[in-house]
Amino acid sequence: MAEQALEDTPVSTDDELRAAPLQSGKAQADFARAWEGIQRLGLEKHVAELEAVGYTVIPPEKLTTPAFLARLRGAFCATVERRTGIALDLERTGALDGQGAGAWAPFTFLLFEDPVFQEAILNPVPLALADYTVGRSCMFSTCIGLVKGPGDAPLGLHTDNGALAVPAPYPAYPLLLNCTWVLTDYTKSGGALCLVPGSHSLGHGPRGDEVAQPTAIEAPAGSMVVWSGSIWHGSYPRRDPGLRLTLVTIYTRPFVIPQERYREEVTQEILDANPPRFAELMGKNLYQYSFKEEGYDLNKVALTPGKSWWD
Ligand SMILES: O=C(O)CCC(=O)C(=O)O
Repeated sequence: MAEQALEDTPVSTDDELRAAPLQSGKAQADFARAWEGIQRLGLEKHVAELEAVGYTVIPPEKLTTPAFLARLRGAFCATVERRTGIALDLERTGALDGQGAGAWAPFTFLLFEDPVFQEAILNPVPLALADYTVGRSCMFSTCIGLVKGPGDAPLGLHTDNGALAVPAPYPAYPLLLNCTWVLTDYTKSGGALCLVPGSHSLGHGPRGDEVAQPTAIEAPAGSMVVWSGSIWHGSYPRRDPGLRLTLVTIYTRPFVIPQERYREEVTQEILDANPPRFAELMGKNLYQYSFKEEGYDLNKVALTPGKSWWD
């Protein structure tokens, strides 16, 4: 009887309340818009793989041009050289081999080093996938370069949620989206990334009491590997000569604390040089309710029907 009454209850029995627009803001409309973005770029298969398997690989021709890839790799190498004094030789064993803190030498906070890194995070493909999985209100969390050479250790299985100290059980929806730019060819003997298909739905990180079957990601330079924060992953040791170069870029839901302090550190000059979306990714609209006694701007808060800061 009680169940029957619940099922029959309309959203509101109160005429006045029923006549008022739902205070659900733009969230529903933006979901439809995010799906349109996925369709426009032909990414439906990749969304399905993210959902079913937990990761997907975007081929270079869907993502970028050889010229852009060359600029990105060039800016990465130039930044490493500026910071360390070491000129990277991608073909041969070099001074950074075996220097990795664990698995690779990490180069953090690259985003402001060269405009090409900013262009990379605004690429329509990762942006469409981020809009779809972590929402149009997402923020950008980290832009880290990895240099991996022979002698660097394998990287043990972990989750990116775990790396952010998110405790299990993980939510069923993605907290973050890792969009990793493959800057040199990935092969297993070259130290490829590996992921455990299906582990994204377990709701916790590796614990040692479950058997994991990782899959090596073998993909040409210019590809992008995309996964959410709950999938188990790691990487194989590099046995080949030469270097593996990777650019990790991560987008998060707006309540996840970014790994790098973009909101505080981004300069007005960099904001001015980029489209408004870049400022949003930097978290410039983070405190949409940051009112004191003067109240808030109704046109900007998420609960205002038909309004959001991005329209
Ligand atoms: O590329 C790799 O070797 C692993 C990267 C990784 O674990 C990560 O981006 O979270």
